[in-house]
Amino acid sequence: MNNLILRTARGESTEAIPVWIMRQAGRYLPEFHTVRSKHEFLDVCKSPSLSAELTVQPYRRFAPQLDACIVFSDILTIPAAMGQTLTMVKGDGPKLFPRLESPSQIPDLILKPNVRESLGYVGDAIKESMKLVENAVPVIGFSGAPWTLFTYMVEGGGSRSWTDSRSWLYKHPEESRKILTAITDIIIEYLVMQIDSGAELLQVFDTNAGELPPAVYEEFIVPDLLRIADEVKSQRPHVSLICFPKDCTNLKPFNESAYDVISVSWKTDAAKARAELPSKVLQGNMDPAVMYAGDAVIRKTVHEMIARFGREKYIANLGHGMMPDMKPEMAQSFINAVKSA
Ligand code: 1CP
Repeated sequence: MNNLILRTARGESTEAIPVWIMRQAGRYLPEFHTVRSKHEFLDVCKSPSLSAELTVQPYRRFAPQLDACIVFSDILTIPAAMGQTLTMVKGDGPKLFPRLESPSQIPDLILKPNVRESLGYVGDAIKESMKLVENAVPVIGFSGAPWTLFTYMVEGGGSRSWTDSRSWLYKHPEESRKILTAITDIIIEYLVMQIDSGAELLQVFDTNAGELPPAVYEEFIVPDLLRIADEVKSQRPHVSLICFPKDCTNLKPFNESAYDVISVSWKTDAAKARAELPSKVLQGNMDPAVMYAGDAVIRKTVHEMIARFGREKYIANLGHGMMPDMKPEMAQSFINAVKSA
């Protein structure tokens, strides 16, 4: 197996820089649409063979330079397991129904679902993906983070401003805490289940970390993230964990955490991240918008990015995900640029 990314994630000095891309599977790949046109989104996630097919699609294109697959699934599998109905509305993204409008709805939520029963399909998808890729590269497992999942549950989907989610925290701090703690407990079990299915590297996506005032994020949200890493690592010490607290302004609390890797967006300066996280491996962070500027600009930007982060303790990635209107050649340029640097 090409285990370059696992060795780098553990902090080892490696012969090359590993690379993968957030949302490397999905709507920018024509072969994704071929599968998706015949099946509903959640049906794809729940079918281990269809999920595995989509997991492996980017590897088929970008092998042997791509160093990992990420299991094809979604962060919103957890709200679905908690009782909200997940649908994918064409052109409008994911919707969760009913959205969490008031604390009076908490009794309708399943705060302690049987994770292996209601989310076991994600473990099966990991097993199937590893078979399909013939263990050539690791299959990354993942979960949404408590705060990001809470925001989707409150808004009932994506949002421009996430105002309802933030005001929920201020209006109902105790009920918010209750829900965040319940989600945190589910995530811990969910990640352990993915590990037991074969994932050796897992990422916690806190995509909406940057939406909160830094002090609120640090006091109210970061402790949940730290507890996830502590508990998963105490139960399964052999794995590596990545945290992506997107656009979080103070990374210092993560330096003493049990996460191995911290992923940063293009809004985070590499030197600042290195200074605040001296003991961590870093992942990131090219602005995905650079992809549209063509091969030469991608190559130059990647080389500058590597100069900023350095070649040690570093996993190359975008600062966020591929966009649906991107071309597969752009991902290829990015990957080539990393490997030729
Ligand atoms: O290669 C991969 O990364 C594929 C697996 C994957 C992952 C890791 C998907 C497939 N979604 C995710 C995580 C995810 N989902 C996040 C965290 C990372 C990020 O910020 O991108 C978030 C916030 C979501 C929520 C979500 N689900 C969105 C985001 C946009 C919004 O409206 O807020 C979208 C578009 C979805 C649906 C979805 N998930 C994945 C795909 C390929 C799609 C498109 C589904 C379709 O219509 O076919």
